[in-house]
Parts: sequence; C-alpha cells; structure tokens
Amino acid sequence: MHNPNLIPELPDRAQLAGDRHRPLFHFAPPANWLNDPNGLIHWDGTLHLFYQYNPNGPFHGTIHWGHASTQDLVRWRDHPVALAPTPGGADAEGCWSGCAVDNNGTPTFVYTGVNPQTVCLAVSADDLEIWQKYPGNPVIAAPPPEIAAHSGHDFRDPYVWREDGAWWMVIGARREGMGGLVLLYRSANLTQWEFVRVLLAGDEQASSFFYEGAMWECPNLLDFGDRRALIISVQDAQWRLQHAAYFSGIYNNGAFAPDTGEVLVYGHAFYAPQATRLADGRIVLFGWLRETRPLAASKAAGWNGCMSLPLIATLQADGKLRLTPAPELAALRRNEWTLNDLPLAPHATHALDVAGTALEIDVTFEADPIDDYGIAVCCSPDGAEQTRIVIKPEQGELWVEHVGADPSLALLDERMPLTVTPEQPVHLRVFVDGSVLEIFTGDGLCLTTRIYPQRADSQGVTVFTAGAPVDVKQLTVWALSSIW
Ligand code: DQQ
Repeated sequence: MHNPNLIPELPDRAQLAGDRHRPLFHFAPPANWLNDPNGLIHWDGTLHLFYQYNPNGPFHGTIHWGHASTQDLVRWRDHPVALAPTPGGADAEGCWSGCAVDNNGTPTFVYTGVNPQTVCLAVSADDLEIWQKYPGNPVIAAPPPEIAAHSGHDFRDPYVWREDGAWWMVIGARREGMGGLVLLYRSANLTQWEFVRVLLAGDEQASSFFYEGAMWECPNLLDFGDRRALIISVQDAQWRLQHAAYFSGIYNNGAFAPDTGEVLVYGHAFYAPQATRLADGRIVLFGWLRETRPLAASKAAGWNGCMSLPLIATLQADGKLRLTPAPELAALRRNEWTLNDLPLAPHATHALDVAGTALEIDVTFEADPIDDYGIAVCCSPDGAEQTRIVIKPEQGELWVEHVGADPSLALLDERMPLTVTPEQPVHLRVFVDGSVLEIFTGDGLCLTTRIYPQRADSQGVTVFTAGAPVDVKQLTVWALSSIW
C-alpha cells in the first residue's frame, strides 16, 4: 500500500545549476541517479514521464520511480517520487522498469519488482501523483518453467498495450548461452497473465542485423499500421550495455516476422528507450543517456544520467525506423546566427562568430567526397580542446573525436554510417547541451554521445576541411534556452 513515509523528498534543482556539464534542455533529475524512462503516458493533455531514480546518490541502487510531466514536450515540471520499494514486498530491492496504461480510466503501472524479477502493478486514484501497489503483487512471479530453467533469473521490463479486447505484454528475458528473448503474454484484467509464446529469440553468435548480445531488456512493440517495430536494449554476456536496436516486420495474431533491423541510435550513451503515443497520433520516444565518464566523476558532480530529446518515431516505406527531434523544441530557440555559401579553402578551418554550451546547429555541406571535413563544437579559443564531428567520405561514416579531452575521462570516439555521394549535400542537425551531444543526419540516423569539456571557454564552433575544398551551403546556429 502507499506509505508516504517511504517517498523521499526531491532535492532542490537549483543546487546543481552551476555545473557546466548539466544539460539545460534535456530532462535530468534534480540530483542523484537516473536511468530508464518508464511509465510514459499521455493523460488529460499532459505527458507524464517516470524514470528509474536512486534518491540515495548518483549511482544505480535503491531504485524508485521519479516523476515529471510536460504539456508541450519541451518544458518540464517535477512531481513527487511515484514509487518506492516496499520492505518485505515483491519490489523490496527495487522498482525496476515498466510502463503505464489506462485501465478504463485508472492509471496503472506494470513494472518489475526485484528480487527475484517479477511483474508488479500499482494504480493511482490521484491524478498520477500518488500510487498504491496492488496487494496481490507480484502478478507474474516467474516466466514459464521451461524458460526459467535457462533464464539466469533475467525476466524484466514489461511493456503493455490493449488490442482485440485484451491486454498484451512483451517482456525481456534470455536463454543462457544462446541470446536474448522477448516473451509475449496476454491478460483479460492485468492481474492474471497467460504466457502466449516466445515472440522473438536472439542469437548471440549469429546476429542478423546488429549485435544481438546475451540479454534483451526494455522491449517496446510499436504499431505503425501494416508493420510493427520491436525495440530492444542489448546487454552482452558480461552485463555490459551495448545499444538500443529494433527489428521491424509484420505482426499478426501474436506472431512477429521481422525482415529488417538496425541499431536505433549510434554511440555509447543511448539506452533503454521507451515510447508512447501522443493524442495527435505521433509516437514519442525518450532514451536514457548514460554517463560515459568514470563513476567517481559523477559522484563528485552529484548527478548521473539524463534523457534524450523527445524524439518522434516514424517508419519509412523500407521498414526502417527513424527518429527526429520533436518540432516543438523550436520553442527553445533564442538568438539565431546564420550564413550561406561559405567556401572553405583546402585544409582550412573557419571559426564562426558564435559560442555557447546549449546550441542547436543545422548545417549543409557540399563537397567532392574525397577528404574528411566537418564541424567542431565546444572548441576552446586556441583549439586545444574541441569535439570534432567528422564526415569521412571514404569510410562512408561520421565520427565524433574528442580532441584534447582529459584522459582520466576515458572518452570513446564514436562512429555511425553516413551516405556520402558527390551529388548529395550532407545535412546534419547537432544539439550541444553541456555534456550531451546528439547528432541527426539527413539519412535519418542518430548518434548520441557524452562530452565533458574541461575548460569553461570551450564554447566555440568551427567548420573545417582536412583536404579538398568544401562549400558550407547553409549553416544556422540557435542558442537554446532552459526547459526549467
Ligand atoms: N534498467 C532497469 C532494468 C532494465 C535496465 C533497472 C535497463 O529494469 O532492464 O534499473 O537499463
């Protein structure tokens, strides 16, 4: 039952306001630890976001559900913590990931209790602020015995939807030594569940579209009409988080036949996304952006983890899932700076007359695809520290390189595929926000990474070519304002 004594107070957001690495326009918790987005639901004109939250510090542990809401997808309001572990209950060791559904007017969480990993319910009679746990928790105590025998106790992250007069659930699991599983369940009432089948099984040794790893977490099944996309988050056999990825194909009568798949977002930061449908029919998705700096650095900072931008998910005719920043984000644009047709001489670097740590950049390059070129952000005036976004025509890739970064941060260079042809200009949208860098290409792909500039004056933007001339056809930079 709800026990107000267990719900921790939220820290004061203002306390961390001076931290240059804190994002201004990506959702982050007031302090402490955040991981997966949970319970995303559009309710009475408001989008509610719950999130894996540790009130006891900036590290994973004692997992509660934090709560925030937005009316415009852009500006956020904090709410009291929604779920706390119940001593002696099915979630005594944590309220892990899950979703929210509208059960005939009653907001209902379907989430993971640990330990062991089980499926639990909670309901709100109070406009999503106060949550009561279902006294009969857990509603699923374990997967079917034939799966439990080889699952290594991994059984988590229910995602539930209503279809054909029933509730349906996908949930992550694994078959030890083989690969990840998504299990399909059905229910008439959310409390009694019947196992339908293994909806999809991965193969750690022979992945078809992307590295499938050992365990699939946080499945989401998104309905695009004729086709569906099954998003999963891939953990390897050493419990390392690899990437969020998806399969797309035909879903029919509880059976899924994927014919394509891809990494959803490139880079080491984006994981465990969750999606929901907005009132206007669009599907919005948020991912957890992990810290890539050492844990000690996050502990010193007092916070750890934030959300991606609100991303709108669409399915192309070729079955590929595409993510674009919600157009509503344009409301944050303040100062605009623009140029057209800037020719870069061979080997030139051109510093723009613009600076900031909360920027949106829209740039189009025209170039003969021979040598590397690109745009650098968070550049110190002497160029010693900078984050370079490099278009690599020969490799058909885009790389992010951290020049002059503090070696103790052990930052990883990142890469993603990029189509580069002489006929086609390269178009990028880049969002810089403190320690967050999100890059969207004209191909509709996305790379997300974390950067931790050490110098306060690392705020400049340059365009460069490492060889042949390049034409910067168009470039616009906006300073973005805070979402708080
Ligand atoms: N995070 C949650 C789990 C999920 C994992 C625990 C993915 O439910 O599998 O905080 O990041």
